[in-house]
Amino acid sequence: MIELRSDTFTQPTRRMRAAMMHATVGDDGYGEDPTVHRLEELAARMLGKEAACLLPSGTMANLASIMAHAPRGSTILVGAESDVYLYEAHGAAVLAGVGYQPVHTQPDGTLRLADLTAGLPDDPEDPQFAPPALVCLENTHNRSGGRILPLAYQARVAAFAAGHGLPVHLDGARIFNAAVGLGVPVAEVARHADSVQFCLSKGLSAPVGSMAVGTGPFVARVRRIRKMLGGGMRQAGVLAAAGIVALEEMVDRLAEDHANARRLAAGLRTVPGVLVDPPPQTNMVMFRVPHLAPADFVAAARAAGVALGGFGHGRIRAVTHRGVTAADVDAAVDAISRVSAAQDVVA
Ligand code: TLP
Repeated sequence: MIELRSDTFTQPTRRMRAAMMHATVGDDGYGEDPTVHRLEELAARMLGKEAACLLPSGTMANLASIMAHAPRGSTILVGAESDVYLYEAHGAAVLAGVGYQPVHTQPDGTLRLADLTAGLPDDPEDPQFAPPALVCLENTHNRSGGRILPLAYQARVAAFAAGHGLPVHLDGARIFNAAVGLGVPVAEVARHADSVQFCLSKGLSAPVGSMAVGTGPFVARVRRIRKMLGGGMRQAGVLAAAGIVALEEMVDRLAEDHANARRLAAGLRTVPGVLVDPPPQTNMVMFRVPHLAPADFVAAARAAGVALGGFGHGRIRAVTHRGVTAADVDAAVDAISRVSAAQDVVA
């Protein structure tokens, strides 16, 4: 099976497994796991922030970050196509009493300032309105096909938010894909956010873990909330050891995934009946097969040895990652081409 459903399918590398085996560990509940400390210091340094906290998942890192910024009874401005809004079970509403204010999202993953403004109360003093507490962005933007938010755009949103007294949280699950795609240090992508969460367990290939990164006081609040959510871990150094390898060794190779995504898009463009849109910028390819129902196409592709996922609005998503070679990409194009043609005849 050529696995293109997500970069979450990446397996830990040999060096990760060796580092996990040999990691020096302690009880992180007491703040005494030296390997967790090393990972947290490394993550904070790379992102250019004061502090970082290891959490079990991107979902928990986003939720803890939101809770650290937004009090009960407030609202947060989130993209209507964001992972926070669509794929995290409305945790902030359910667990923290924080309302979501979904904001219309442009095809490139940006939220226009006019649309953000429309999500704010007309009169912040009017007690009818829940007070806004946070603006969330996502970079790279998953549902728009792994698009990179331009740094100048992030700067504009930061200035807008600051003008309204609001912090910005960046869901940077794939922030290293953005940095590699832009050819800048990851700190540049993090610069215009007060807090960032990023995932070790996607393209970077660690088995588990996400980091919440920001100021010292922000991260101290995240630590308490992590404990409250049940995400406090003990000898977590075995996970942190893999995370350190992820940050030290696995960032630059993301360029291979991006090249494979471009190769896949180029191949799919030659297949009759397949429409690729937009052109990939990082490790995702979005396409449509208009003559087929997406679920039928995904099932037929799976039977032909290619695992893909439906991704809303009639689109199919293919994600490249360390477990997919250029030869796999070519084989996937061949298989999809056969599926598309065969189904065409049936239709
Ligand atoms: N996204 C998953 C699915 O849930 C859609 C994927 O396969 O892409 N932020 C972003 C931008 C994400 O894409 C994801 C996972 C998360 C947060 C949540 O991370 P985890 O899965 O670690 O909770």
